[in-house]
Amino acid sequence: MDLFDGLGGTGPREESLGPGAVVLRGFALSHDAELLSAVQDVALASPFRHMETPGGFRMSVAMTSCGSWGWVTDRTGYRYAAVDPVQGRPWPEMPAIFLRLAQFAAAKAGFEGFIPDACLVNRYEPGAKMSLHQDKDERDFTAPIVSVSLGLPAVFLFGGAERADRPARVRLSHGDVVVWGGPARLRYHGVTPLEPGHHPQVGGHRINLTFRKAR
Ligand code: MD3
Ligand code: FE
Repeated sequence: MDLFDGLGGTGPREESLGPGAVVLRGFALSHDAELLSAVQDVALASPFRHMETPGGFRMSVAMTSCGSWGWVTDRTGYRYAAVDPVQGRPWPEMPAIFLRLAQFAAAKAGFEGFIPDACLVNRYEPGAKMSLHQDKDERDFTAPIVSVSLGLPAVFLFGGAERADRPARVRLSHGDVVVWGGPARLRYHGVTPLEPGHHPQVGGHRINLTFRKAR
């Protein structure tokens, strides 16, 4: 396997955030251009949109999806849907580079055989945030979630099993990949408001890919 071995000998780049959560620093760097070009392809077919929460709030993060299932929210609730409700068509196929990266990262973290059927693509502009929440719209919590950060850095909040547990703050930068599984799978998490900045490849925002097994 030499596809994602471009990390070089620059010291320890795997950081544990606690049981089941591992940061693979720079894991996606060697394929960033290809990943960003695939994000553009996805967004051409299913554009980023600000969805509405069941409570009637507009999400500050713009989202789209690819793969068999896309995560959606509207006044009726949160769910995975096979059809993009904006385009009235199935979500774009998961790009091969997405699937390979997610599977290789999951295996590196001990989750062999991870087959994501959904990739939620989040786009943060300055000020956009994600409040503390759990990801629990998936059927099988034994499958991990793999996240890939691109563009501007963000402060990720990694909480506990209860919303009230004080979260750790973790900076996630361009190319960082995190695998969340096992005991970390249902922990509360969020993202603090994005600071303005400029990334040479991505410009003024942050993109996050989360790979899930929805069904
Ligand atoms: C920890 N996205 O889309 S990715 C989300 O940066 C979401 O856009 C954030 O939370 C983002 O639902 C964080 C990291 C992440 C994703 C899922 C997790 C961390 C997680 C599930 C359990 C524990
Ligand atoms: Fe989440």
